[in-house]
Amino acid sequence: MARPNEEVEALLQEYADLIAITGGDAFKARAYEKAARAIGGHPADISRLDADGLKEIPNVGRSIAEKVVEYLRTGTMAVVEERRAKIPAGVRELITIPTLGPKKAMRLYEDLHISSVNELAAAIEADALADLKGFGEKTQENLRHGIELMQRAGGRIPLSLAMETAEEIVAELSAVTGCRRCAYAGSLRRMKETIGDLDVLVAANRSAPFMEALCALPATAEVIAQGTKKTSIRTGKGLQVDLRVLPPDSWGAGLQYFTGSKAHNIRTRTIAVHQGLKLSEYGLFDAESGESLASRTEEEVYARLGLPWIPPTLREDRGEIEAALHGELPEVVTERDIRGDLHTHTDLTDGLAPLETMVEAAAERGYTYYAVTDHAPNLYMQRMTDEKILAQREQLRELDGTLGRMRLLHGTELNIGPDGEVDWPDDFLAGFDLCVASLHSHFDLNRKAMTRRLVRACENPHVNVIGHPSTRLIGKRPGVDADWDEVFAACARTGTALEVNAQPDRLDLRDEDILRAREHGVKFAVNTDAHSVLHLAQLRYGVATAQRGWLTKEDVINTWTLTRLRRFLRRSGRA
Ligand code: DGT
Ligand code: CA
Ligand code: CA
Ligand code: ZN
Repeated sequence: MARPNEEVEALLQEYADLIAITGGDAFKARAYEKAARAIGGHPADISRLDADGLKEIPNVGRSIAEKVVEYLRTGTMAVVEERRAKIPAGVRELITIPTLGPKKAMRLYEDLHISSVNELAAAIEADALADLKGFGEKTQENLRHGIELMQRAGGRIPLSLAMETAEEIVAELSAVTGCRRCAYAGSLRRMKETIGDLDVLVAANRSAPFMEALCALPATAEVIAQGTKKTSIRTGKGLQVDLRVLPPDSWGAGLQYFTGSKAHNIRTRTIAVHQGLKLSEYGLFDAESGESLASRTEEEVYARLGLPWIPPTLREDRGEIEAALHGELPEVVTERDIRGDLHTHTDLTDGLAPLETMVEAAAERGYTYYAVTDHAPNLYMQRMTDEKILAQREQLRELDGTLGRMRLLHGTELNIGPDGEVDWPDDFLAGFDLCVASLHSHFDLNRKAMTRRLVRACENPHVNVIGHPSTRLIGKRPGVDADWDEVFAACARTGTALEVNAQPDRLDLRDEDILRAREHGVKFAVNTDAHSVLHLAQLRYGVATAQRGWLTKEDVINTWTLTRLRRFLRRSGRA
């Protein structure tokens, strides 16, 4: 992603927040928010554009375009600086607490001088909010819960953000003279949904040039510790990076060790001990003679332990060692196996790009099929109508066949109502090639009602895929409460696939639930839910999550041929 686009997106979003906090025009705040999103999702580098070019981007008007040009020229945006000067950064941090809006944040600041999340937590604890208007019992309870959710994320960084930083750092260090190998390890290589810190490894004979290079990177805001074996820095976004330089001969052992997980390593080390060996980040050694037996590649290290190489996404000690010992490791699905995306949006609803743009970008990815699934009418704010969706279908049928070998499917994302009902009558639904159905509201039904709701949606013969099934937002909203085993059984029984939604803040279903659903014989669809061209590339995070749930090609319907997929969608595959 182009860095200027991201920077401007963040800045305009900040401006929108600042307007909202200072009680400014809500319409104006919304306009900046929309522009921020449009620029963040714009596929071309905006730093090459002038004001007129910028105005071509949807939701970017003259005044915003001029401010962006000002920023691109001078590195600052005066209006943002002015507002920043009036509001402490901590107040902006306050509105990132789920359930705390800008008005309330400002009241906390003006009346009680609360300007950080920690201060707010302390104030609630000390019952200091009781007299403040608008902060009743229920509000305080919600705030406490919101803060808890934030703290549970524990300062961990979303996978996608860590990945962007890691790829930049690896590219920079790889260019340093003397670099034999460079890679990221740790939880990022295992593609966990959030990342505590980045672990970057280099194989080289001399470490100093790499340590210096890391400290000198533009992304580096603070050097925590600089040494010859390990150097730690913190980036401007608060992400800690540990760099370790290994002797080239130890590369495989070091990569294995620092990829973890800790639990997985404890198992591999125990296997070593039982064989009279010693495993460390430097290699696998004979415990008595100290002779090095394997260290250059991970494959070598695993092989000497009597194991096949284990994909990093499986290294959580969730049965992968046993499976490896029995020759039963799953052949996990890869990004290359995915033949098409089955959940995507256009600007007919809340996507940013028109149909043609989305499908062209999809064709460029080499897909053999691609489904467009804009929102259905019951999600009122999307203003869908029968006419609009039928016109889209016609347009899509015309485009179909003009995109090389890629075929188009016309679908929709239905809204699962509180009782499990969905949009449109049966005969209208029958006109779609595919229906995704998702929850978009009523998240706090009790377990029994939620289970019944999801099971009913599965039982609808037109519903092929349940989109982002738990609706959790990582660090922001917990998943809904349901008897998932019952839901999974219903999916398997009715031939309804569960989505592995690739949006980095969703990753829904999550790995552990995938593992359980798989036991029930459920099929899955790994989808991006793309609302812009750039989102199509987020597929990798969905695939990684599927791998962490041990899914193979056979489990994932959008790795199948179109013929087989269509058969599944018609439900003729049902027992
Ligand atoms: P994170 O950073 O919290 O997202 O998770 P990780 O897995 O990246 O953990 P981190 O950064 O503390 O350590 C990186 C890897 O180094 C870890 O996955 C396994 C290895 N490692 C670290 N400390 C130990 C240890 O005490 N024992 C063993 N066996 N391995 C360790
Ligand atoms: Ca780490
Ligand atoms: Ca670390
Ligand atoms: Zn969607």
